[in-house]
Amino acid sequence: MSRTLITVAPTGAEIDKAGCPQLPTTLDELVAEARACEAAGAAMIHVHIRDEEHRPTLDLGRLRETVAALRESTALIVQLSTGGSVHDPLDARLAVLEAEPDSCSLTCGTVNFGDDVFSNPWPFMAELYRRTQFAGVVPEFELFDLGQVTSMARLLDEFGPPAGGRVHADFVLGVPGGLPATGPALVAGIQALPAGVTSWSATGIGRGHLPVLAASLAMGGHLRVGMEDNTFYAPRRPVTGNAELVARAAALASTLQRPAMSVVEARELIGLPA
Ligand code: KMH
Ligand code: ZN
Repeated sequence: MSRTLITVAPTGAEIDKAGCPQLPTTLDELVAEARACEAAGAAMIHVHIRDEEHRPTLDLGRLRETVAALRESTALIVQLSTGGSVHDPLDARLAVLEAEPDSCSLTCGTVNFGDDVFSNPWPFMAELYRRTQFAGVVPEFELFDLGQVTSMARLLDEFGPPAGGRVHADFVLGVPGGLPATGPALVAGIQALPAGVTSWSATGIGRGHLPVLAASLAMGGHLRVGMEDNTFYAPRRPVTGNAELVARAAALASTLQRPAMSVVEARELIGLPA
Protein backbone atom coordinates (compact mmCIF):
# COMPACT_ATOMS: atom_id res chain seq x y z
CA MET A 1 0.00 0.00 0.00
CA SER A 2 1.56 3.30 -0.98
CA ARG A 3 1.30 5.84 1.79
CA THR A 4 0.71 9.57 1.54
CA LEU A 5 3.06 12.36 2.57
CA ILE A 6 1.00 15.15 4.13
CA THR A 7 2.73 18.52 4.26
CA VAL A 8 1.11 21.32 6.19
CA ALA A 9 1.59 24.94 5.11
CA PRO A 10 0.10 26.67 8.14
CA THR A 11 0.71 30.39 7.62
CA GLY A 12 1.94 31.62 4.23
CA ALA A 13 2.66 35.23 3.45
CA GLU A 14 -0.63 36.42 2.01
CA ILE A 15 -3.35 35.90 4.65
CA ASP A 16 -3.94 38.81 7.00
CA LYS A 17 -3.98 37.98 10.72
CA ALA A 18 -6.54 40.71 11.38
CA GLY A 19 -9.06 39.03 9.13
CA CYS A 20 -8.10 35.51 10.23
CA PRO A 21 -7.15 35.48 13.93
CA GLN A 22 -6.64 31.70 13.96
CA LEU A 23 -3.70 32.05 11.50
CA PRO A 24 -0.55 30.99 13.39
CA THR A 25 1.76 34.00 13.20
CA THR A 26 3.66 34.00 16.51
CA LEU A 27 6.28 31.39 17.33
CA ASP A 28 4.16 29.95 20.13
CA GLU A 29 1.14 29.67 17.83
CA LEU A 30 3.22 28.08 15.10
CA VAL A 31 4.72 25.48 17.42
CA ALA A 32 1.31 24.61 18.92
CA GLU A 33 -0.14 24.31 15.45
CA ALA A 34 2.78 22.17 14.28
CA ARG A 35 2.29 19.77 17.19
CA ALA A 36 -1.43 19.46 16.48
CA CYS A 37 -0.78 18.87 12.78
CA GLU A 38 1.85 16.24 13.50
CA ALA A 39 -0.64 14.42 15.74
CA ALA A 40 -3.23 14.65 12.94
CA GLY A 41 -0.94 13.06 10.34
CA ALA A 42 1.41 15.68 8.88
CA ALA A 43 5.04 14.69 8.30
CA MET A 44 6.44 17.94 6.91
CA ILE A 45 5.79 21.62 7.64
CA HIS A 46 6.26 24.37 5.04
CA VAL A 47 7.12 27.46 7.04
CA HIS A 48 6.64 31.20 6.49
CA ILE A 49 7.19 33.39 9.52
CA ARG A 50 5.81 36.76 10.61
CA ASP A 51 7.20 39.69 12.62
CA GLU A 52 5.79 41.27 15.79
CA GLU A 53 3.13 43.02 13.71
CA HIS A 54 2.19 39.70 12.01
CA ARG A 55 3.74 40.85 8.72
CA PRO A 56 5.77 38.40 6.60
CA THR A 57 9.48 38.50 7.35
CA LEU A 58 12.63 36.63 6.33
CA ASP A 59 14.57 37.80 9.38
CA LEU A 60 17.35 35.25 9.74
CA GLY A 61 17.43 35.29 13.54
CA ARG A 62 13.70 34.58 13.69
CA LEU A 63 14.05 31.85 11.06
CA ARG A 64 16.80 30.15 13.06
CA GLU A 65 14.76 30.41 16.25
CA THR A 66 11.76 28.93 14.44
CA VAL A 67 13.72 25.97 13.04
CA ALA A 68 15.12 25.23 16.52
CA ALA A 69 11.70 25.49 18.20
CA LEU A 70 10.03 23.21 15.66
CA ARG A 71 12.83 20.65 15.99
CA GLU A 72 12.56 20.73 19.77
CA SER A 73 8.78 20.29 19.88
CA THR A 74 8.10 18.06 16.87
CA ALA A 75 9.73 15.46 14.64
CA LEU A 76 8.32 17.16 11.53
CA ILE A 77 10.54 17.75 8.51
CA VAL A 78 11.13 21.50 8.56
CA GLN A 79 10.86 23.10 5.15
CA LEU A 80 11.49 26.85 5.00
CA SER A 81 9.92 28.90 2.25
CA THR A 82 12.40 30.64 -0.02
CA GLY A 83 9.44 32.17 -1.83
CA GLY A 84 8.66 34.53 1.03
CA SER A 85 6.23 37.22 -0.04
CA VAL A 86 6.07 38.85 -3.47
CA HIS A 87 7.82 41.88 -1.91
CA ASP A 88 10.90 40.07 -0.59
CA PRO A 89 14.23 40.77 -2.31
CA LEU A 90 16.02 37.86 -3.97
CA ASP A 91 19.11 38.08 -1.75
CA ALA A 92 17.01 37.73 1.42
CA ARG A 93 15.31 34.71 -0.12
CA LEU A 94 18.68 33.11 -0.87
CA ALA A 95 19.83 33.77 2.69
CA VAL A 96 17.00 31.60 4.08
CA LEU A 97 19.27 28.57 3.63
CA GLU A 98 21.55 29.96 6.34
CA ALA A 99 18.85 28.99 8.87
CA GLU A 100 19.74 25.35 8.05
CA PRO A 101 16.33 23.79 7.41
CA ASP A 102 15.91 20.15 6.33
CA SER A 103 14.20 21.26 3.14
CA CYS A 104 13.32 24.45 1.31
CA SER A 105 10.87 25.41 -1.38
CA LEU A 106 12.29 26.33 -4.78
CA THR A 107 9.82 27.87 -7.21
CA CYS A 108 10.72 27.09 -10.80
CA GLY A 109 9.83 30.34 -12.56
CA THR A 110 8.21 33.74 -12.49
CA VAL A 111 4.42 33.83 -12.40
CA ASN A 112 1.73 36.46 -12.16
CA PHE A 113 0.35 36.31 -8.62
CA GLY A 114 -2.99 38.09 -8.63
CA ASP A 115 -2.14 41.74 -9.19
CA ASP A 116 1.50 41.09 -8.23
CA VAL A 117 4.40 39.20 -9.78
CA PHE A 118 6.14 36.35 -7.96
CA SER A 119 9.62 36.78 -9.35
CA ASN A 120 11.90 33.78 -9.89
CA PRO A 121 14.31 34.60 -12.72
CA TRP A 122 16.55 31.79 -13.99
CA PRO A 123 19.82 33.09 -12.43
CA PHE A 124 18.10 33.24 -9.03
CA MET A 125 16.69 29.71 -9.37
CA ALA A 126 20.05 28.38 -10.49
CA GLU A 127 21.89 30.07 -7.63
CA LEU A 128 19.34 28.83 -5.08
CA TYR A 129 19.56 25.30 -6.44
CA ARG A 130 23.38 25.32 -6.34
CA ARG A 131 23.25 26.54 -2.75
CA THR A 132 20.86 23.74 -1.72
CA GLN A 133 23.28 21.21 -3.19
CA PHE A 134 26.22 22.79 -1.39
CA ALA A 135 24.34 23.07 1.95
CA GLY A 136 22.73 19.62 1.79
CA VAL A 137 19.21 21.08 1.97
CA VAL A 138 16.57 19.06 0.09
CA PRO A 139 14.64 21.30 -2.31
CA GLU A 140 10.95 20.90 -3.03
CA PHE A 141 10.37 22.13 -6.57
CA GLU A 142 7.26 24.35 -6.50
CA LEU A 143 5.32 24.34 -9.75
CA PHE A 144 2.67 27.01 -10.27
CA ASP A 145 2.53 26.75 -14.05
CA LEU A 146 3.40 24.35 -16.87
CA GLY A 147 6.45 26.26 -18.09
CA GLN A 148 7.93 25.89 -14.63
CA VAL A 149 8.09 22.13 -15.17
CA THR A 150 10.46 22.79 -18.07
CA SER A 151 12.64 25.02 -15.91
CA MET A 152 12.74 22.36 -13.21
CA ALA A 153 13.96 19.87 -15.81
CA ARG A 154 16.61 22.37 -16.90
CA LEU A 155 17.89 22.70 -13.32
CA LEU A 156 18.26 18.93 -13.06
CA ASP A 157 19.89 18.68 -16.49
CA GLU A 158 22.41 21.46 -15.93
CA PHE A 159 23.29 20.92 -12.27
CA GLY A 160 22.50 17.29 -11.51
CA PRO A 161 20.40 15.76 -8.75
CA PRO A 162 19.42 17.51 -5.53
CA ALA A 163 20.93 16.85 -2.12
CA GLY A 164 19.75 13.43 -1.00
CA GLY A 165 19.34 12.13 -4.54
CA ARG A 166 15.53 12.18 -4.64
CA VAL A 167 13.45 14.68 -6.65
CA HIS A 168 10.25 15.91 -5.00
CA ALA A 169 7.95 18.38 -6.75
CA ASP A 170 4.85 20.16 -5.49
CA PHE A 171 2.08 21.57 -7.70
CA VAL A 172 0.52 24.74 -6.31
CA LEU A 173 -2.64 25.15 -8.37
CA GLY A 174 -5.13 27.98 -8.39
CA VAL A 175 -3.00 31.10 -8.01
CA PRO A 176 -4.51 33.72 -10.34
CA GLY A 177 -1.85 33.72 -13.08
CA GLY A 178 -0.88 30.05 -12.82
CA LEU A 179 -2.53 26.73 -13.62
CA PRO A 180 -6.10 26.41 -12.26
CA ALA A 181 -6.88 24.16 -9.30
CA THR A 182 -8.52 21.38 -11.30
CA GLY A 183 -7.97 17.71 -11.99
CA PRO A 184 -7.20 18.25 -15.71
CA ALA A 185 -4.59 20.89 -14.87
CA LEU A 186 -2.94 18.50 -12.44
CA VAL A 187 -2.92 15.76 -15.09
CA ALA A 188 -1.24 18.15 -17.55
CA GLY A 189 1.40 18.97 -14.95
CA ILE A 190 2.11 15.34 -14.11
CA GLN A 191 2.39 14.40 -17.76
CA ALA A 192 4.99 17.13 -18.25
CA LEU A 193 7.20 16.02 -15.32
CA PRO A 194 10.74 14.99 -16.29
CA ALA A 195 11.81 11.38 -15.85
CA GLY A 196 13.94 11.96 -12.76
CA VAL A 197 11.07 13.01 -10.48
CA THR A 198 10.67 10.47 -7.66
CA SER A 199 7.59 11.94 -5.91
CA TRP A 200 5.14 14.78 -6.27
CA SER A 201 2.46 16.42 -4.17
CA ALA A 202 -0.26 18.94 -4.95
CA THR A 203 -2.30 21.64 -3.30
CA GLY A 204 -5.26 23.64 -4.55
CA ILE A 205 -5.79 27.24 -3.53
CA GLY A 206 -9.14 28.19 -1.99
CA ARG A 207 -12.13 26.36 -3.40
CA GLY A 208 -9.80 24.17 -5.45
CA HIS A 209 -8.50 22.61 -2.25
CA LEU A 210 -10.66 19.48 -2.20
CA PRO A 211 -10.74 18.78 -5.97
CA VAL A 212 -6.94 18.88 -6.14
CA LEU A 213 -6.60 16.83 -2.96
CA ALA A 214 -8.91 14.12 -4.35
CA ALA A 215 -7.22 14.14 -7.77
CA SER A 216 -3.77 13.89 -6.23
CA LEU A 217 -4.71 10.96 -4.01
CA ALA A 218 -6.36 9.18 -6.91
CA MET A 219 -3.27 9.55 -9.10
CA GLY A 220 -0.72 8.42 -6.52
CA GLY A 221 0.43 11.87 -5.48
CA HIS A 222 1.06 13.35 -2.06
CA LEU A 223 -0.74 16.21 -0.35
CA ARG A 224 -0.13 19.71 0.87
CA VAL A 225 -2.85 21.33 2.96
CA GLY A 226 -3.01 24.35 5.24
CA MET A 227 -4.09 27.90 5.76
CA GLU A 228 -1.42 29.27 3.42
CA ASP A 229 -3.58 27.84 0.64
CA ASN A 230 -7.09 27.60 2.03
CA THR A 231 -8.82 29.15 5.04
CA PHE A 232 -12.25 27.55 4.58
CA TYR A 233 -13.24 24.06 5.68
CA ALA A 234 -16.47 24.31 3.67
CA PRO A 235 -18.33 27.17 1.97
CA ARG A 236 -18.97 29.91 4.55
CA ARG A 237 -17.27 27.84 7.28
CA PRO A 238 -13.78 29.14 8.08
CA VAL A 239 -11.23 26.65 9.35
CA THR A 240 -10.71 26.53 13.10
CA GLY A 241 -7.03 25.82 12.49
CA ASN A 242 -4.64 23.83 10.35
CA ALA A 243 -5.06 20.56 12.21
CA GLU A 244 -8.58 19.99 10.97
CA LEU A 245 -7.39 20.31 7.37
CA VAL A 246 -4.63 17.78 8.08
CA ALA A 247 -7.08 15.47 9.87
CA ARG A 248 -9.51 15.55 6.95
CA ALA A 249 -6.70 14.90 4.46
CA ALA A 250 -5.46 11.97 6.56
CA ALA A 251 -8.98 10.52 6.81
CA LEU A 252 -9.56 10.80 3.05
CA ALA A 253 -6.16 9.27 2.37
CA SER A 254 -7.00 6.35 4.66
CA THR A 255 -10.37 5.88 2.98
CA LEU A 256 -8.56 5.61 -0.35
CA GLN A 257 -6.17 3.09 1.24
CA ARG A 258 -3.25 5.49 1.08
CA PRO A 259 -2.85 6.35 4.79
CA ALA A 260 -0.62 9.17 5.97
CA MET A 261 3.05 8.26 6.12
CA SER A 262 5.23 8.64 9.19
CA VAL A 263 8.00 11.21 9.42
CA VAL A 264 10.54 8.39 9.06
CA GLU A 265 8.92 7.30 5.78
CA ALA A 266 8.68 10.90 4.60
CA ARG A 267 12.38 11.52 5.25
CA GLU A 268 13.23 8.51 3.12
CA LEU A 269 10.79 9.62 0.40
CA ILE A 270 12.45 13.00 -0.12
CA GLY A 271 16.04 11.91 0.49
CA LEU A 272 16.74 13.00 4.06
CA PRO A 273 18.89 10.81 6.34
CA ALA A 274 16.98 8.64 8.86
N1 KMH B 1 4.10 33.62 -0.99
C1 KMH B 1 4.27 33.37 -2.38
C2 KMH B 1 4.61 34.62 -3.10
C3 KMH B 1 7.00 29.42 -1.48
O1 KMH B 1 6.71 29.41 -0.28
O2 KMH B 1 8.07 29.03 -1.88
C4 KMH B 1 5.32 32.35 -2.64
C5 KMH B 1 5.21 31.07 -1.93
C6 KMH B 1 6.03 29.98 -2.48
O3 KMH B 1 4.52 30.90 -0.94
ZN1 ZN C 1 4.83 29.08 0.75
